[in-house]
Order: sequence, then structure tokens, then C-alpha cells
Amino acid sequence: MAVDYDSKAYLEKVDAWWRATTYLSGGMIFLKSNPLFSVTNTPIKADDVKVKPIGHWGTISGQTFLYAHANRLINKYNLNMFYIGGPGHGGQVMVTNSYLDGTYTEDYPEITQDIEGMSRLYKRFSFPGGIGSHMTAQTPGSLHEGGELGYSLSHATGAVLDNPDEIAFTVVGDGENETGPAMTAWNSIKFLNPKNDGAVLPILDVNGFKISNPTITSRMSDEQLTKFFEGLGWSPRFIENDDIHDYMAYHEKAAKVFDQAIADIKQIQKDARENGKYEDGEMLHGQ
Ligand SMILES: Cc1ncc(C[n+]2csc(CCOP(=O)(O)OP(=O)(O)O)c2C)c(N)n1
Ligand SMILES: [Mg+2]
Repeated sequence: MAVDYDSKAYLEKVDAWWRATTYLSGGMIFLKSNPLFSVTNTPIKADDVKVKPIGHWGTISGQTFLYAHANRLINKYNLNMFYIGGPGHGGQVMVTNSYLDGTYTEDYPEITQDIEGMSRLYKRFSFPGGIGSHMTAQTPGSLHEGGELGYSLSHATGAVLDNPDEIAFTVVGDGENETGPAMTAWNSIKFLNPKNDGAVLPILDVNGFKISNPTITSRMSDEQLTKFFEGLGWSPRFIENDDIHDYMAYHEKAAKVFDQAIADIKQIQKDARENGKYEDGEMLHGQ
């Protein structure tokens, strides 16, 4: 049966995936056991709690939201697309998504998809002898090592060069964005040729903070942000939820904006590959 990726029923599944990965990602920052306490009705004891948790709760819901939408796009358009996570200490986003889709357990059979496996996974996250709080090489399929902020966009660009069918869905943190490497890497669009190279689809995650300090982009107006990124050669658009309780409206908006972004990428590539556009080496705008 054909799946309707735009239906309310499908977006409710995207929402369920988002909520599940957000629950797991938040839980593993703070707990080392008793992972499903609210479901199993087992009160949290002092011994369940990590003494010195390190991880960013504030980066989680945005990144798990984006990952769920990246999966929707891959399924809808049968894309060769992968996710790069740039914002600080958000490593659990890759871990929990690969745990839910089963690939984490394939690589680490002891991390079973049950309460025992969940407990082991919670304990090892950002814990001595375990796995890092950033995106790390131990995560299945990972090519981007976090930790030193600033390289998500340049890794994305490198991955799609001479790789025409690849799309790098790249989340840049608004704090990460204040590093020299990230700021410079926005210029990488000038090195991408839509005829031979794949595409970078960057998402600047303006959650407003770098750890607890306000970010520059959170203090800029939509108009200033638009002009800034247009000047660099990008074609910016916004995904914001006006009513923070109306998640379905947020999903609908995101699906629409991302659908248009994929349509634009496909059009640019078609123009370059079939219609002979951009052959004079002019700087590419609107990619
Ligand atoms: C080059 C570099 N400088 C500083 C840090 C320390 N640091 C870790 S996370 C972080 C904030 C990152 O902000 P953002 O990317 O917005 O992530 P969020 O706080 O929203 O999770 C900083 C400054 C680092 N990891 N790398
Ligand atoms: Mg931030």
C-alpha cells in the first residue's frame, strides 16, 4: 500500500518517533538505571541518578525533531541523505535514533532493545569508560566527530564532493556557528558544483543558547538573518512554531519547508546536469 507521507497519520508517526528519541536522549543524560520509570511506575532512587551529568538537554528536542524529519524525507523521496549533528553535547541524538532503528544493537548486541539494554545504554552515555556526550566515532555510521565545535559544514561539504547523489542534512548549532571554522565554512557553497557534487542542506539550530549564554543569531531579526545568508549564496527559510503546544502544526510546517528545499535541490541539479545551466562558472546563488 502506498504511504502518504503528507497525511496527518504519517506526521503523527514522525511525532511519535520524535517523542521517543527525545525521551531516551533526555533520560540518558541524568539516569544510569531505571530508564522507563514513568512507564514501569518505579520511583527514581538516588542511586539511579548520575552524580555529574554532562550533556545538553537544550539541544535535544530540536535535533531529534530534525532527525525525525530527515527520516521522513529519505523515505518520501528515496534519498541518499545522512545527518550531521554540529551543536554542542548532543551526541545522544545519533545514539538514540540508531538504537530505535536497530542499528545500534547490531553493532553492540549487549545493548538490547529492552529495559536491561536501555539501562546499559543510559549508563554508558557520557560516563567513564562509556561513550562521549558529542557525536563520536563509536556511533554506527558516524563520519563526523564532535567535541571541537565548528566542523559540521566542512565535513558535510567534503562528503558530497564528487558524490552527486548524496545530500548532507547538516545541523549547525547557533553556538557552534560562532566559531571561526563554522563561519568560514558557510562559504563552502562557492566550491559546490551541482553538476558533479551532491548537495548540503544546512539547518542552523537557533535554540538561542550556547550552553547558557545567548547566541548572536538569536539576537538577529529574520530579515537580518535572511540578508546575511543570501549574501553568502544560500536560500534561507524559517521553521518556527508559533504555539509551542501545537506540535502537529510544527510538524506540518517543517514538512512543507523541507519538501520545498528538496524540490529546489532537485531543480538546481536538473538545471546543471540536463539543461546546461551554471556552466560559465558563475557564483551559484539560491542553492
Ligand atoms: C571549539 C570549541 N570551543 C568551545 C567548546 C565548548 N563548548 C561545548 S558546547 C558549547 C556550546 C555550543 O553551542 P551550540 O552549538 O548552540 O549547542 P547547544 O548549547 O545549543 O547545545 C561550547 C562553547 C567546544 N566544544 N569547542
Ligand atoms: Mg545552541
